[in-house]
Amino acid sequence: MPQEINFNNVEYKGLATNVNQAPQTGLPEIVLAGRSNVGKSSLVNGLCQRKNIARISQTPGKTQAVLYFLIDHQFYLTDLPGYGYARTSKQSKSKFSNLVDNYLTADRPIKGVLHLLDIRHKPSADDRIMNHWLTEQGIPYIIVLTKADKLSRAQMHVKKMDILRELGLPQDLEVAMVSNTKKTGYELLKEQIGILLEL
Ligand SMILES: Nc1nc2c(ncn2[C@@H]2O[C@H](COP(=O)(O)OP(=O)(O)OP(=O)(O)O)[C@@H](O)[C@H]2O)c(=O)[nH]1
Ligand SMILES: [Mg+2]
Repeated sequence: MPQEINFNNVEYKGLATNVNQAPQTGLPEIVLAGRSNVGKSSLVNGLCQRKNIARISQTPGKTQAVLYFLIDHQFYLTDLPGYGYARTSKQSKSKFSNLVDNYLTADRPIKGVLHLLDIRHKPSADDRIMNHWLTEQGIPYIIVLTKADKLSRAQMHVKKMDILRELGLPQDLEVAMVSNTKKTGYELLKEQIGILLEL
């Protein structure tokens, strides 16, 4: 049985703008990865039942820092900058910032990744690169489909299958489907995170 984790016991522990600034506590990390605007910060807020512990950015692509949230003194929920947002310059158009790249390849105690995808959309090229890379590296991850409130139950199922097919993943893979608006899907995802932490 996975250990009990009280997600409401959350402390913001600051940010890192490069991987060398990351805390060296040895505590395990669960990392949130996904495109800009997919709902990473909202997911932190939702899991912890906070309105805005993770600042929900108004300008997508702006959060170029890794944010650390200590959960129940047990592990860090780590919010990475979003990838794949083309707006400001040619440079930020490129898929993964150095920060995301360096972070995931650094020798960090990462127990698992929550790979967030908007349930309404076909995965982008960057989403596919990220997902294939996680699979190749053998990093345990959970696919988290966000903004589930935008679809009906039937549509959710269809979109889930489409996304899994696009990513080349088995159709029966267990995925999380969450809505920050309706506050749904969090309990199941918390159980899945508990399992990642036990691995
Ligand atoms: N309808 C709906 N909107 C959501 C949901 N989750 C997030 N949003 C909205 O999507 C937008 C982006 O959410 P964020 O949580 O800031 O996304 P992010 O992935 O942290 O974005 P970056 O930090 O820029 O990478 C905000 O306007 C949120 O209110 C959801 O479950 N349902
Ligand atoms: Mg954010």
